[in-house]
Amino acid sequence: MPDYYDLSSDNSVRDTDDGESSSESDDDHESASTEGLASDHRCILHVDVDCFYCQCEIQDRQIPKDKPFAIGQKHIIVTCNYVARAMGVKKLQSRTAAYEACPQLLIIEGSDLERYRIHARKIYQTFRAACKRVHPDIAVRRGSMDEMMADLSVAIRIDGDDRVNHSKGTVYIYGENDKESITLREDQTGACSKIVQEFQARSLSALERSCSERLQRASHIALEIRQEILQSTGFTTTMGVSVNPLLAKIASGLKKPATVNVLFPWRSQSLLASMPLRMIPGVGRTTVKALQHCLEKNAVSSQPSFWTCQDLLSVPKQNIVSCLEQVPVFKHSCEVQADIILHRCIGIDHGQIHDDEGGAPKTVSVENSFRRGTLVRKDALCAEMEELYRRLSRLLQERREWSHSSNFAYPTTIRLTLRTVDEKLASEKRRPFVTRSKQSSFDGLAFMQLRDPAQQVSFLRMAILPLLHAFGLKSDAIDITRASIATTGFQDLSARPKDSPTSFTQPSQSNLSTFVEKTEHGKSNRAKSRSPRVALNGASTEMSIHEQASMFHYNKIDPFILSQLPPDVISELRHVKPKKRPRIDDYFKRV
Ligand code: DGT
Ligand code: MG
Repeated sequence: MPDYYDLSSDNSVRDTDDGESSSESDDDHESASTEGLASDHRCILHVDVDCFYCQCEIQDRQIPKDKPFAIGQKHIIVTCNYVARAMGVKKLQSRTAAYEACPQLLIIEGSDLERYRIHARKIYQTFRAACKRVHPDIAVRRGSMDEMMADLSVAIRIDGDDRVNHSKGTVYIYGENDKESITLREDQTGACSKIVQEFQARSLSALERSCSERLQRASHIALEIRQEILQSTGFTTTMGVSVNPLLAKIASGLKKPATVNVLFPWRSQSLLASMPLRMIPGVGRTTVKALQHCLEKNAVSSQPSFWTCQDLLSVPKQNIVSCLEQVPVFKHSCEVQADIILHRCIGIDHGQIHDDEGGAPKTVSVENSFRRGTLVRKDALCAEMEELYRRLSRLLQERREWSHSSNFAYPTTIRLTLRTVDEKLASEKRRPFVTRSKQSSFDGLAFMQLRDPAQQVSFLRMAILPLLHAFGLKSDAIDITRASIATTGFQDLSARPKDSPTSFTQPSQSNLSTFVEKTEHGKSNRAKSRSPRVALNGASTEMSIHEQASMFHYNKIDPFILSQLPPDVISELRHVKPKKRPRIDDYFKRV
């Protein structure tokens, strides 16, 4: 029997794996789960910056803190400050709904993320340095732009009588004697779960007492780190402390802003039971949609608008597995996925925090989406790509700042992804979109050596046009709804200390000469390179162009693409003769 059955706190009857039914009392479940979770000796810290984009704007544009304001992107607001939230404005609301809630709301355009990313990097670097000062072996990891985690376990020592005393105003403890109601929100849909239950103090087992002491000690460290971030960067953060990454993340969402929340594991189960399923990391819209069928049949929740973790726990595992089989990405791992989700629903998370060696992003990408029927010509697509080149070029320079050795912060692979409309799929009652990607090696070192933004843009154009060519798009019969460019495979010395020798590994030859096509359904067709095989170590831009030129000759370059290239590149291409293929008699001539 899988252990999540032992640990669940509901007393409903469920099928076990071997087809039998089991029914256990609440008390049995309760004690098993409490001991189980409290025996996780870790102290995990999760940090989330309060209304992140808003705090950036307060710093950069001196927006008064007491004015209700929000950050707009396209037709929605992506976040708002806490003054606006108190007036009923919500994150991810339409602009119209936000104005209805608060007519005096100021909406600031926030589509350019560059400044936000710079602030995010400073916050993360401050957080990381603060953790490492507490103990150099603390593993620290970046999450999304304004989230980070650390495993403080190595820094926690319990020394006999040295008890912890808290100032209750700054640290909230859940699982001691909670008086406050807790509101858990599911931001994506606006669904909201209010838990009004109080938690009565009870005597703790020895294991629980030790767990409680460790977590409270960790919350002291969290307070110090929070203060350091505030002093060095001016940003307020909310911190969650618990025994695993999942519970620490839930903890940081319990009371915002500018707090430290400690979630004792014996408190987590009742919280999780009424929590929206969508708040479980890894349970996105697609998964909930796949699970809809079995949830509808088994749900016990009285909540009308969303499914809770308790709802899922009332479903036999086999039904969950069958539902997950419908999701292509889970097809070969449904059992494992079902276990992970069910474990998470009761607060179990064995995930480790692996140090990210400084947090440099692994992929740098830009994308743009278009309404159906608006981007129907290849020349219009090429014009749109120009903006992506400019943005990508800026981002690659920004990423350099993350690296210990900026000369080596360069990508080695570039990928173009296009989503096109395919009406044939609509006639089969499927979503009428096809997403395809093409990627090739990229001479990132040569790119990063360019200083002139115009040259950088034309370098990216040179790398992307062959990929675009490989899509075989018709000039005037396309319908593109999304285009994105991603650069990956960074050669990066971020893992090394600053003063280490500046050697680096050359990417494998197979990586350089492989051309990969990927479709939406994860199929990939590997073929020998039709894309340029680019020299990486010390290669100049000139060389790249020559290499690409010969590729164009071999492939009888698409005249349309040729016409998109800058005049100097075209003239250069014209002077490049295709490489003569070596023949066997050439060899004998030489010997
Ligand atoms: P918080 O953490 O509740 O105090 O408020 P925020 O604003 O920090 O929200 P959070 O932590 O969920 O997200 C960090 C930033 O990311 C936020 O300031 C705006 C942006 N953001 C969040 N959700 C979305 C989204 O669904 N779409 C877009 N484009 N941006 C988002
Ligand atoms: Mg935040």
